[in-house]
Amino acid sequence: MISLWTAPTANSQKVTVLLELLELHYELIWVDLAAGEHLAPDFLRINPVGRVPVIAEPDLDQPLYGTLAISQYLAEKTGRLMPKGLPKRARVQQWAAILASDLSPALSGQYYFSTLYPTTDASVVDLFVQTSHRLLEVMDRQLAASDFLAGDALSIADTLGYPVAANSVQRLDGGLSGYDHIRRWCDALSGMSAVQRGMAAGLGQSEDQAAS
Ligand SMILES: N[C@@H](CCC(=O)N[C@@H](CS)C(=O)NCC(=O)O)C(=O)O
Repeated sequence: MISLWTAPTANSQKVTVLLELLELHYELIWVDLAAGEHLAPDFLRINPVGRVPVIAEPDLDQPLYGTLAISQYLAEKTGRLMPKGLPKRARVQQWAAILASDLSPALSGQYYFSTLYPTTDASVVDLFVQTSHRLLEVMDRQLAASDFLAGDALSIADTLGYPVAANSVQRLDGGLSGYDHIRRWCDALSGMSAVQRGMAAGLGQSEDQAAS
């Protein structure tokens, strides 16, 4: 059984979608970020970084933090959603990192400075919005050329990307309008029942709640 400490955000969904696709058993432990639980000593003993998501399970010597590390670990552990052969694996790692380390932080910056900690300097929000669109354009061109982000097979690049496209991108004016290939890819993923279950679980909802 895998324990997942998390909060109801797209980062949580990146892990729960993967867990559902891999058909792994897991329990969710909710960390109340608004109440500061992620900075309490009990949680800092689990993850000194003071952030979620974090997983623990018997095969791990200590808890593992971060969507990218968790996704790579679970793919390696199960031998699924990661191709064989170094060049193909490197391509998956590249797209996984673009999603986790480039696009997600750009969208988080837009959300932080427009909504959570609003700034009067419009150029700050604009920088994050422009960076998000620059990356989305690259992602759209990639998906014009292949069914999935890192080629013809579903991989952890897609499980890291889908919650961002289906959830975080909606905070941008226009959402995914104009990104036809990302929308086609989202439609394909949203049709998978494991993805539906993972998207709902990551927000602490039932599938029915998530669909309504
Ligand atoms: N790079 C990390 C980002 C994780 C992250 O941003 N976690 C947020 C919740 S979605 C968090 O724990 N925020 C609390 C804080 O930073 O104080 C990942 O990909 O997992």
